[in-house]
Amino acid sequence: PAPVRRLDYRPPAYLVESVDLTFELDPARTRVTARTVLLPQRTDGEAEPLRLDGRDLALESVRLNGRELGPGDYTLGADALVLPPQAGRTVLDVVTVVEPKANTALTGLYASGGTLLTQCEPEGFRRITYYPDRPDVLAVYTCRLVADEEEFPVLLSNGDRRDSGRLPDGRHWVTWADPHPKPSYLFALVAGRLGHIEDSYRTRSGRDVQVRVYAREGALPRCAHALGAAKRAMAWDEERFGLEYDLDTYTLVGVDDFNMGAMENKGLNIFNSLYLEADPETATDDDFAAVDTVVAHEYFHNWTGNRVTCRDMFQLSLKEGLAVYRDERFSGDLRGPGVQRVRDVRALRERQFAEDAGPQAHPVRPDEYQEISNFYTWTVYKKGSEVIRMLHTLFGEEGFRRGLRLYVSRHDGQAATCDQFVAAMAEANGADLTQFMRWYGQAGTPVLDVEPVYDAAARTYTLVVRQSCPPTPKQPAKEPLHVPLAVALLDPDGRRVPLRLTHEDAPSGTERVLELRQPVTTFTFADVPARPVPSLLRGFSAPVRMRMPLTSEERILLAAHDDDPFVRWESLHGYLTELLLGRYRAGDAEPAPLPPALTDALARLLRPEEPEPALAALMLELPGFDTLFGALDEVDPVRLAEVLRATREELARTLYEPLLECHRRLDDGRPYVFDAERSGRRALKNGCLSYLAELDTPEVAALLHRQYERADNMTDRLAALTALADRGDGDGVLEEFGRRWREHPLVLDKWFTVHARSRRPDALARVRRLMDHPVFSETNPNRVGALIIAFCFENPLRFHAADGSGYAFAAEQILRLDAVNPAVAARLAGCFNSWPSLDPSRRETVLRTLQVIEGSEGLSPETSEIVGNASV
Ligand code: HT7
Ligand code: ZN
Repeated sequence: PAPVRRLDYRPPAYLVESVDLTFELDPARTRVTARTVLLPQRTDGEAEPLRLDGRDLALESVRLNGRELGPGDYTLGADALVLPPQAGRTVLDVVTVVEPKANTALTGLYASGGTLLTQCEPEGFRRITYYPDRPDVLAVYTCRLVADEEEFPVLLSNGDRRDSGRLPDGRHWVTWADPHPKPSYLFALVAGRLGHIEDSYRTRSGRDVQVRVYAREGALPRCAHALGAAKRAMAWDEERFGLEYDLDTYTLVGVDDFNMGAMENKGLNIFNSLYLEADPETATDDDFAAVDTVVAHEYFHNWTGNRVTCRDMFQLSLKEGLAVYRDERFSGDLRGPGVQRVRDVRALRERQFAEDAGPQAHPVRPDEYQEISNFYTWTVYKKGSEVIRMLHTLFGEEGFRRGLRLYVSRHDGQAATCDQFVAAMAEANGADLTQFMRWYGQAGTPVLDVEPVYDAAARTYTLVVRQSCPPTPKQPAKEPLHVPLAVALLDPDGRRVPLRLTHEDAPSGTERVLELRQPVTTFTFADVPARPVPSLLRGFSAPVRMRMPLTSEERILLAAHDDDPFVRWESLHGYLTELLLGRYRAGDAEPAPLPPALTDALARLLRPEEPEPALAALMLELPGFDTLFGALDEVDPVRLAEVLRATREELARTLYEPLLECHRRLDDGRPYVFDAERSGRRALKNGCLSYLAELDTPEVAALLHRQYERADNMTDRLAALTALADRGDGDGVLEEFGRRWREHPLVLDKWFTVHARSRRPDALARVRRLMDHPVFSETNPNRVGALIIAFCFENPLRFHAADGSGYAFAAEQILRLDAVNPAVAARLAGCFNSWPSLDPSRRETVLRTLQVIEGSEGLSPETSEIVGNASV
């Protein structure tokens, strides 16, 4: 299909004043009656034909201004219903029939267990009725839901509940009205046998909001954390940005079958149950934190996404980058900003940097797409968030807040663009962000090469910073970017030096944000008494790769003494990365022993004096496979995975006593509580456990089994299970875990993933066997994600098996899943994106595999686009 291009945007030919929907809900056949009041927009000459999007709909009837139309009055295509041009206000009544139960793609109206629900973003509304399904058409909606009362006692839609009643045939009905104009992608309904918990929230201006969480009755005891998270997010947005909730009810619903994490439908946020349910027995600390983040993310969309929405889908990052930025800040306030920052940066560098270096690389604001559902990417979300964060770095807390408030007030009720967001930021701060806009249009990860020069005689310290950006598909040449570079200089004791650039009269502060705009920029600091250690890119002030010659001693000093958590982590991480890459490059040669300075630095993290165990846990972890892979060419992934494993084992041997001691100290027997301090201690304790599990001593075996058996929470139990899974003595607990949680799919997913990631030689055979497990289901994205996608993305050792069995498995599953749920198949197809960095033999196998997939008949547009991009 021809791509959709950003620059082809044209304003809509018709706007919509109101939409009144009636759903006669039935899992097999649901009838949808839609009354849409349209207003033609073009005043210059001829009105345009009235084109309404629609996909896979059975059309029952069309009435135009009260007159029933026949097939001769309109054109009905595979993706649109087209009526002749209309001159004035037009009332259109359309009746369509859809089949929710048969809808395994989980977009439009579909069934999850006994619940019926909708997912309309990005283009699901056109699978419900014929409508101008584009985000710049905003309308006021009412929705009447009619359903069997026994089967669907709860009927929910957007806005506030207005009315309800019973019908003589056992059905009941409820009407909902949403006073806020919205695009169709924010429409939602949920119907089912659900229970709820609730609380109320008083806004700053004194309005009471009912906050409700709906879920299956059995899941309700696990929803209290999400309810609390919703209230925390409401308070945070008021406090930080003065943004209040704007309806009488705020409803969150958890469902088991969902293509993504959650959806911000106006007043009715729908969640993958993975991000709504959490209790100590079934959820890990990371799960609790993810609930906080995702609930807040959806809530924050109420202003940045819903009240101010996107003009077109190319502007997706306008709402997604901003919502991610806001959820990251929120989570930072909950768990400590430094630790949160390191976790976010780590995720960005492992995933988004890889995306930006591969065949699917695209700008934060893409220029074209074939399937918009493929553009909910790491780049749009996470790099988009980094772009927003840079504005915060440039303008500070107050300037950023001013800019955000100007943007929201100026565009409230409108469909806006990324340019308009940046214009509001620029205007509120009296800044010129013309060059900054390139961050939205240029793909690829910029590289900063930093050359430091210390002149002892002149007491000056100069940083020469060169920026460049590698070519990406369709963007061979790049322009220089506007990059904020946060810096400090440390003296040999790790203290910050006052900073004065040579053209300044007096020093100002000990931390500065330098601004790069040219390909090469030089900064010279004066009055620097001794060669300093540079602390650069503090807080990861820009989404770039920075190359800087630092000695091992300098890295260790920064890791020990810098007050910037990111730089502390990065210094050690960089050191470890170099070490691991060196070992990989050395091939079969016996590796040099681990430098004592490094093992001492790691050992220091295990001591009681270490102030932040959560950060220590992050610093203790070796760089991930994907980070190392991204730094190499012609990679043999199996050998790389083996270098990682062997180094872990060596570290465990070297640090055996400190690891054991740290684990013993932190295993304090206190009952489980989820908070920043306790989860940080658990993270460090379980980091130690994971290293120790590399060793085959009776002491370690006893420790692992004891932790598994005695744990009063899933964090500790899963840590022990994961550590045991690759060992000969782990089979018993693996079986026990599977039996214990066989009725609980979300927990069983963890078990599926432990199998999927296992280093054992029969990992793939086990994955195949588990696909026959009664709880596994190919129609459930969480199950597929936990088992099949986890194997293909997170088990490099077995996925890249030299015999090609991993690739063949992926291809087989992509083709099978494509017929069930194209979005899931397309996600899985991303496992081949890394092929250009593989060794020649694997490269050839992957290319052949991609050709087979591409040549398969009936492949969905979603999967075709991913596979097509990958194989050019
Ligand atoms: N805005 C939401 C996007 C979303 C989605 C996109 C494609 C297919 C299914 C989907 N479900 C939700 C999620 C978010 O808040 O970012
Ligand atoms: Zn979002």
